[in-house]
Amino acid sequence: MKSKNRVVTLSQFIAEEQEKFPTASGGLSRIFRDIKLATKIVNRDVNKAGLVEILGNYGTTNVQGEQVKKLDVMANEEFIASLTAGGDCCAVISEEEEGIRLLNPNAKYIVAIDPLDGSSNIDVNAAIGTIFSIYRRKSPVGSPATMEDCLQPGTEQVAAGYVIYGSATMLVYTTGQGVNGFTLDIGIGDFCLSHPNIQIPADGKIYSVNEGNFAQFPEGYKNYIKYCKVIDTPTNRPYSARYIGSMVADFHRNMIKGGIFMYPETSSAPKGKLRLMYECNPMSWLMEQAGGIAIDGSRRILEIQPTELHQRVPVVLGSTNMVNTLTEFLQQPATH
Ligand code: AHM
Ligand code: MG
Repeated sequence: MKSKNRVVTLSQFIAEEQEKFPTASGGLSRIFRDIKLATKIVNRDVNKAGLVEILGNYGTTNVQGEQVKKLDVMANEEFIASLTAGGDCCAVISEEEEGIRLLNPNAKYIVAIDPLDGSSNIDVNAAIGTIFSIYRRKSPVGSPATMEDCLQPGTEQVAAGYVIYGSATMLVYTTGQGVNGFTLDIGIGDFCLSHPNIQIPADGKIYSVNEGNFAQFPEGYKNYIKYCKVIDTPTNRPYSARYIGSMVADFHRNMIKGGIFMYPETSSAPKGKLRLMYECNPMSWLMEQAGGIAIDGSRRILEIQPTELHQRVPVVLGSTNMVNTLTEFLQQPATH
């Protein structure tokens, strides 16, 4: 689809991809259009966040007399406004909303979204992201979407992706036909195909984990992390530790370079920290589509039946050989 001389925009690419499905009604393409629009607005807001802070602190009133909102709240409003206006989404599950946000009852798609992930990085100008996942409702159109429509396992996703607001802004997505990355060209105001068919290397030498929690990790994770640090030239060890604390940025780097991302359960957070519906499921599908593995330590993340909108789950995402080695450590019997 990509030729050296032709710039392929995200909309063109999606249109060509959807043409392969003669029954496609265009609803999914329109959802992408809505997400893309909100993404550009959020990108603009993220880029001027420093200026906004000069004009007034979060929660106070700025010089225009407007309430200054936190960026993650603003991002949530942008995505919901865009999906509402587009009319193809019947419900949104968002990290910023306690319950289901019901939209058009005549629409068939559900969107789960973390509008601005990596919140601890917002104030320090480090990379942050948006993560999204799209499902088809199970109940018939014409009535409000139900909780059952929303609580579908990750295997039922019809599209998933993330946006990284980093040194460049990129949108990376899958509809189950591989993973493709698009970079926002500010000059033309559109996302252009820059990373076709992303595949994670089967091996890597980067491990990403919040090692500050080491003392609270299960023994198998502790042993694997110790293994990552051992000097062993044939296996390229020691590995490098890289952890931004922004899932999208850590995931993106590891997917391009090869690596393993872990957010295990800890003694104080026995279910882990990250959320199944709008953080782990979309990233897991992207990881599998890129040729990697996504598990909660023992189960495939995508097969977990969700029971709550904001359910947390331990997560491991990464290069096949690295995750397989970790699994061997996790399967060893505990010594105490
Ligand atoms: P957030 O949704 O409040 O931003 O939290 C999610 C973020 C992820 O992006 C990141 O992987 C993780 O939290 C980092 O957590 P920690 O600071 O505990 O390492
Ligand atoms: Mg988040």
